[in-house]
Amino acid sequence: MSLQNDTVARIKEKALWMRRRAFKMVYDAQLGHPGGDFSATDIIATLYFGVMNYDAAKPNLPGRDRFIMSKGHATGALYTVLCAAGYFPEDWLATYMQPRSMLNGHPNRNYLPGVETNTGPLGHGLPVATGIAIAGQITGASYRTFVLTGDGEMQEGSNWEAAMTAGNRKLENLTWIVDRNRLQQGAGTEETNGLDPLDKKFEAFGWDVSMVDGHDAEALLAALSAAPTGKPRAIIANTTKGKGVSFMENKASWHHGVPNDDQFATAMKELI
Ligand SMILES: Cc1ncc(C[n+]2csc(CCOP(=O)(O)OP(=O)(O)O)c2C)c(N)n1
Ligand SMILES: [Mg+2]
Repeated sequence: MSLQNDTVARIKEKALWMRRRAFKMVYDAQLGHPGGDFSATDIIATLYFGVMNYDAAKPNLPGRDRFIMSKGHATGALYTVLCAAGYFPEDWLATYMQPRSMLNGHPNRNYLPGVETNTGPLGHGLPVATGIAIAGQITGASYRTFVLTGDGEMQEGSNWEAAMTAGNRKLENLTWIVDRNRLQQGAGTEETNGLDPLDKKFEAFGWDVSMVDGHDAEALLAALSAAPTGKPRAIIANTTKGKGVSFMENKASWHHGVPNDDQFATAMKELI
């Protein structure tokens, strides 16, 4: 196998483990946001197992690449990737949402190694990531900053202010991935407050824009590793909310739906 094939196989293996483990967390806690976990899983697995430079034993290393999980409700995806990457042991996952757990419903950087910034209130990740990228630009640091937002999250005006700043400052060290699953909490994005054409909007703000299948590890790897262009990079990742489980896919109700015993068993049979 080539190095590239090895990497893609590893990403897929990790993503499968993440989906199974995240769904078990949600099942056990009877709380969570599994739809948005599953649309983001392949993107996050590709970042941690194919793109980013980090040392899980030294989470504060100044030269590390940064990942900001702006759609902070999708902790099933974030916590499982951090665990798989070695930031903390697997038995911590069993405490998800329990009293005094470090694994809250939304990530807290004061509790959990590998969490760059607290998120949950939508619309803050891109502004924070833009600030981190500006710091890197000013100091001449070589780290890259990655941020993942939801698409419904784009209705927060703070994103557009940050997008304008990043474009003006030509932050080529910043990569913004939009999880374009076309659903938000209770409905479709386009019937709520339409975003299309998202690519044209980002281009107008001075970004280098690409569109990929957000469940294709190879395509994600290529988009995330492409040579810098002198502009900040926006990747619109077309995804399916609930990806991987037949009865969850494209169903708004699985935004924060939780499985009963039968649904959990069915999902475990499908996620192989
Ligand atoms: C400022 C703010 N308003 C409302 C919410 C409640 N909320 C949590 S997730 C969500 C929907 C987000 O949709 P999207 O960004 O598309 O996420 P995804 O589809 O990836 O789950 C909402 C409204 C919030 N967390 N923050
Ligand atoms: Mg969405």
